Parts: sequence; structure tokens; C-alpha cells
Amino acid sequence: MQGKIALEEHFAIDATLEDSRVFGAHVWELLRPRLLDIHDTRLREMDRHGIDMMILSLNAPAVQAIHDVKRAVAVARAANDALAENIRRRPDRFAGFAALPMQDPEAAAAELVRCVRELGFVGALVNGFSQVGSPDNVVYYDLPQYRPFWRTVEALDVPFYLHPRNPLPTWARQYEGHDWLFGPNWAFHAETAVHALRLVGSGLFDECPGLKIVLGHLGEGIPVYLWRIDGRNGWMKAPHKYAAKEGVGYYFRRHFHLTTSGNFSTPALINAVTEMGADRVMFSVDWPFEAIEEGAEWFDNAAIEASDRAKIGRVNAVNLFKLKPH
Ligand code: GRE
Ligand code: ZN
Repeated sequence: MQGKIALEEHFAIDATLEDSRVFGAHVWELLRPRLLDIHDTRLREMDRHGIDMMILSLNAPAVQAIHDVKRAVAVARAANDALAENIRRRPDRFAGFAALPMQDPEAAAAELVRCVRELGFVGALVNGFSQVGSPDNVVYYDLPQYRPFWRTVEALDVPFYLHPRNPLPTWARQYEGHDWLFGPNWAFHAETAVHALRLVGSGLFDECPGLKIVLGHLGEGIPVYLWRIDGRNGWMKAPHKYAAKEGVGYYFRRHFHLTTSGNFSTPALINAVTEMGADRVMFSVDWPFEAIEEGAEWFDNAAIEASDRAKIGRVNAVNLFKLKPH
């Protein structure tokens, strides 16, 4: 398919580059230049595989792992300015997601306003929880101090991409002795799914009915559990004990959008489309952690309706991010 738009596609600046080394130590000689490159290999691969536009975002965990709040604010700003400069060179091929210093909710809101209003970014991409003040002080964004931030996101009417990061090893006893479970094999998704469900259960979407959240990897596992999350042991008729008014599926189908990033499985795609509808799933690769060639070949040939391929490959992203393709 020509004209695809991809939206979980990463780059790094010098200050955040090293965060990605652990995820590709054995291919670092390839991964490193691909993270730093915007206009060369990336554009060639896009051209070769029918990707018209990428919405670019910083690598992970990057800003979220900088517990020195002032530095988190400065690195986010520097990354966003660098991204804006690259988009200015090729606005026909690139758009941007803001990196945000969530350690300071007011600063994060102000940076998002700046990125949307002044730099023309189309949303934010945040790498899970933030470490604040010290490495072990962890905050999730369902907490009350984030409500003004979310009202700003809602008022700007831009989507918020909740991207994975690893749980802290000091908190993740369940993975002890099984390091292979960290990262994209499993822990990324378990961590991100719980964060997304915390947002749902907190009542955030009752307070901010216009919020739009994007999840990668075809929903971080949540779609296959939507029935069970609300069903539990149905005959026992125990309601959720949480602040939100409705069931999880109600919010998930109204407020969430999913991408195919790094999950090139046709059964998983069909399940996501079945649960969410073809209007809420969008093509993505997860470059450079995944290969554009593999993601594009898979998507172009996946056994789905042609009309769904057009929506998932392009149209949904144009609509959600109000893109104006050249
Ligand atoms: C991602 O961005 O999803 C990612 C990483 C690191 C390793 C694998 C991966 O940030 O998919
Ligand atoms: Zn990613």
C-alpha cells in the first residue's frame, strides 16, 4: 500500500541516545545511526516501502527517567526543538509528538502548549511513569496532581501516546532471575497496560470526556482481555470498585486508539479490529527497533478488507491528527 502513515517512530538526541543501547547492544552499530538519522536511511526506507509520513517521537525512557526535574524540563525542550527543526526541513514527510517532562505536571502542560501552538506538533508521546526527584520515586498519571495537565491535553484536542518503558527492577520482583522478560518481550506491555487501566479506573475519562489516548503494540494486550476485565466472574455480579462510572470496555472503545507498532501478527490485528472497530487501529512500525521492511510487507499483505487497510494504513491517522498531507 502506498501513502501509509506511521506514528510510533523514534529518534534520539545525544542526551537520550544511550537509553536505547541496552535494547540493542548486539546491533548497536546499526541502531545508533538509525536513531540519530532523520533524512537519510529513514526517508529511503519510507520511500521504498510506501510510507508517506512518519510522526516522530523521542526514544525511551528518555525524559521520563531523568529524576532531576530541571534537567527533565531542559532535555524535553531540547528534544522538541531539535524535532521541530527536522520537521521544518520536510513538513511533507514528518510530523511531531512532544516529549514531556511529566515530573512537573505544570511544566509538562506548558511544554505541550508550546509544542502544539508554536512548533505545530500533533500530540505528545510519553514513555510511561516518571521518576521524580530520586530514582525510586515513581509517579503514574492517574494521580490527582495530573488532572490540570489532562484538562490542557483535552483543551488542545491532541492525542496522548502512552508508550512503554520497563518497570524498575527494584519494584519488579516477579521478573527476578528472568531478565529476558524485560523490554519488548513482555514487561513493556504489562507495565503499559496497567498504566492505561489505572487511567481508566481513576475516572479520568469522566472528568475529561474529550481525551484521546494512543497505545502501541496493538493495545499492549488489553484488547484480548476486554471481555474478562469487565466480565470477571459474571454471575457473582460484583461491580468494579473504582472511581470511574462505566466499565473498562466503555472507556477503552471510546477513548483509545491502537497502533500495529512492533506487533506484526495478523490474528492480533484482526482481534484489535474486531474489538475496537477499523476506525481505531493505525499502522506503525516502531522504527528503528523494528524493521520498516518487515512491518510494511506484513501490513500490505495481511488478510484484511481493502477498505480496512486504507483506513488503518492512512485515513485514520489523517483524521485523528488532523494531518494535511502535501
Ligand atoms: C520501543 O520503542 O517500543 C522499543 C524500545 C526499545 C526496544 C524495543 C522497542 O524503546 O520496541
Ligand atoms: Zn516504540
